[in-house]
Amino acid sequence: MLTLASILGGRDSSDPHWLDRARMFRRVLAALRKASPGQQPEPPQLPGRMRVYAVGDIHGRADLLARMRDLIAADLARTAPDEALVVLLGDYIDRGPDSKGVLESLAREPFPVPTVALLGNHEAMLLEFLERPQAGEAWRRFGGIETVHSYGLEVADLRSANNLPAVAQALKAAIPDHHMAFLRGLQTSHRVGGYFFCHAGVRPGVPLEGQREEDLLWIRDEFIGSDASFGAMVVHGHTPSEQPTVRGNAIGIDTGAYITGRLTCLALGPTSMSFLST
Ligand SMILES: [Mn+2]
Repeated sequence: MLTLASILGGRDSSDPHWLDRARMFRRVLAALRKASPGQQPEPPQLPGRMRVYAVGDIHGRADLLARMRDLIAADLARTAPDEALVVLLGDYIDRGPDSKGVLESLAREPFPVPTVALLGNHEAMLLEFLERPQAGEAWRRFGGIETVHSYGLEVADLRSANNLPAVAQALKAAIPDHHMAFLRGLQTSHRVGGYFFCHAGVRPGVPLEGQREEDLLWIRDEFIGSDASFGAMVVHGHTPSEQPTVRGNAIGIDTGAYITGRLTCLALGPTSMSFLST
């Protein structure tokens, strides 16, 4: 069993730092308790009998997206809300095997209710590569090779960062217009009731309406490590964990679907929250 004594190595009166370490450990425990969702004084609210479904990072797993679509449809049939919304948290492409299939599905609006699709850092990298081919130097290290492959193109040049303008040109020609329209229509954040949705997170100390796109798409440690109040419960993907992470100020639902096979959806009711998982 994990006890204070076992962590501190036992009480030893000859160790002058024992009390310091005990105090530090209690402070850490107190901070963890403060961050636990049970301590939230005011649970975030949604208007009326609304239901919101937030879906985490898909990363080329068209198979899991299809299963999630069915899980959400079944939940809608069971709960029959007055109003419902799906919020996709970004990172539809890269790493996994079928980015093209994911974009094809999403561009055709697979969910039976209104859907807001957010921009992830991976979609931003793809769009940048099409405009500025040298950006492929970085993108290839983030799973971009799998995306290019899914569109039926040769990947040797991208893999070795050769002839990047030609690769970008070929990819432009291979991506259908309706996929491009979907990618160009992505927004960087969305707010509903007491919730704020974005891909990566927010910068502590900056008002939600003043957040920079760079942070909304990329931030990690400064956001994950903060127990500050952000002004709304932030629902995000981007930083993977085995299980969804529910903190006092944020809920993370990137469960590494492309490698775990587990795509996670946070289902929010007016005063409730639950998870759907493939
Ligand atoms: Mn990401």
